[in-house]
Amino acid sequence: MQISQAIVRRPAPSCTAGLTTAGLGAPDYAGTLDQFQAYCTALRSLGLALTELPPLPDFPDAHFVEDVAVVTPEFAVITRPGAPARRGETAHIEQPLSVYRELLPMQHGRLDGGDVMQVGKRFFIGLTGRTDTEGIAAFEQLVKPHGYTVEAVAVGAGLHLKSVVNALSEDTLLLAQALADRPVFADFRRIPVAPDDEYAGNTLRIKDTLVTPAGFDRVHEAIAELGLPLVVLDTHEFRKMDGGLTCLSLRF
Ligand code: CIR
Repeated sequence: MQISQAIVRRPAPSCTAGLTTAGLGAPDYAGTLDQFQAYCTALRSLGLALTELPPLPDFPDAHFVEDVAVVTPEFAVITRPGAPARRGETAHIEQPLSVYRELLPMQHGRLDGGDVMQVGKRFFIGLTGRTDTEGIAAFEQLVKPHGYTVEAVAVGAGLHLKSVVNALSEDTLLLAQALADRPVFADFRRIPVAPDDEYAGNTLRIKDTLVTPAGFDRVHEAIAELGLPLVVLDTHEFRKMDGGLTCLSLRF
């Protein structure tokens, strides 16, 4: 999909009390806002038109907008986030997204957008603590009539599938070493990421540029072979809340 837009949400002061398993301590709010601004500036400088939504203080994780919707060229699925504390976030994305797409709300199961990787007409969906088989089936029912296929991927560790697997092009995946030999990814050229560098598996392609987290030189070298320019962003405050670059926007 040739993207031109992104929707982001400004973090609320309550973001320091969101869900996390990282064990890296509470984020600093001012630092979070600085990193958010740098992210928005980078997306704009890469030519995306940004819609910036206001903070939602009652939902400390709401700036991780990727989890509440999956946007395709034809429609947007409104998800049913797996964490009960995040379920109410979906009501706040419907109006902004309806400006751009027909909405298809999921009616059953649990599914976070962070578990959904789209490559062309194929969806790979992580089975994780946030996304279950009922959610994957409900998602499939919505997208199948539009010519999309769905393949489930059991993700052993980590929050979401896209925490550790991302498509850098139609035929190349950057992914955790532990998933590199999975038959489901056999059609792709695979760039494996060592366990210590797994966080950088969450690298984002915007048009012809790769946006990648700071501090992972080995991954930067590995992806340089694609010959695309790199934008390196500091995301350490988001990492404290299990968040990364893809989570912070809906791109379409
Ligand atoms: C959560 O646990 O839901 C948030 N603290 C982090 C969500 C990150 N989202 C993503 O990877 N797509």
